[in-house]
Amino acid sequence: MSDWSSHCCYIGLGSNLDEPLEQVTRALQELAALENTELVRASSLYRSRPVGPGEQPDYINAVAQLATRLAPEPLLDALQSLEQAHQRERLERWGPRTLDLDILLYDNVRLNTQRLRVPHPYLPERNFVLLPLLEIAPELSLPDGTSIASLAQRCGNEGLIKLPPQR
Ligand code: PH2
Ligand code: MG
Ligand code: MG
Repeated sequence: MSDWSSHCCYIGLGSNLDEPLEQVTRALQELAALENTELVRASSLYRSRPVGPGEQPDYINAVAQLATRLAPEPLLDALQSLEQAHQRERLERWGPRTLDLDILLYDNVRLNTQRLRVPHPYLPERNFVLLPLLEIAPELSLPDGTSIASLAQRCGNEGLIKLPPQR
C-alpha cells in the first residue's frame, strides 16, 4: 500500500495489567487487521520499569510501524476502539492499564489539538519508546530534524530489557 495516500506512522504499545505479553501480542495482530492499514514492521517486545504514580507492575512495550490511509483523528478513533476492546479503564494519569496505543509519529505532521498531540509529547524522554523505535527505524528523525538515535543515546537503557522473540 505504498501509493500517495498512504501515510507512515509509528504506534507505541504498552500494557502492565492482565497478562501484558498477551495484550501487546494480540494488539499487534489487531493493528495489522485495521481497516485501510498495514503493519509494516514491529519491534521486539521490551519489559520496562513503570514511569508513574505508586506501585505498579512492570510494563511490556513495543513499537509498530504502520502504513495507513486513515487520517490522524480516524486513526486515533480506531486505536481507542482497540483499547476499549481490551477493557482499558481510564482511572488516573499514567496509572496501570491493560493496553495503551499512542500515535508517536505520523509522517512529518505536527498536531496540537484537544485530542491529539503529534509527535507524542513524551517521545523524546522515554527509553521504552525510543529504543524499540530505533530498532525498527534507525534513520528516523522528528519533524524538527532531531534524530531518534541521538534521543535514544541520551536516554540510555536503564530499566529496559529487550525480550527474546515470543514463540
Ligand atoms: N506508559 C505510561 C506511563 N508509564 N511506563 C512504562 N514503563 N511504559 C509505558 O508504556 C508507560 C509507563 C503512560 O502511557
Ligand atoms: Mg502512553
Ligand atoms: Mg495513551
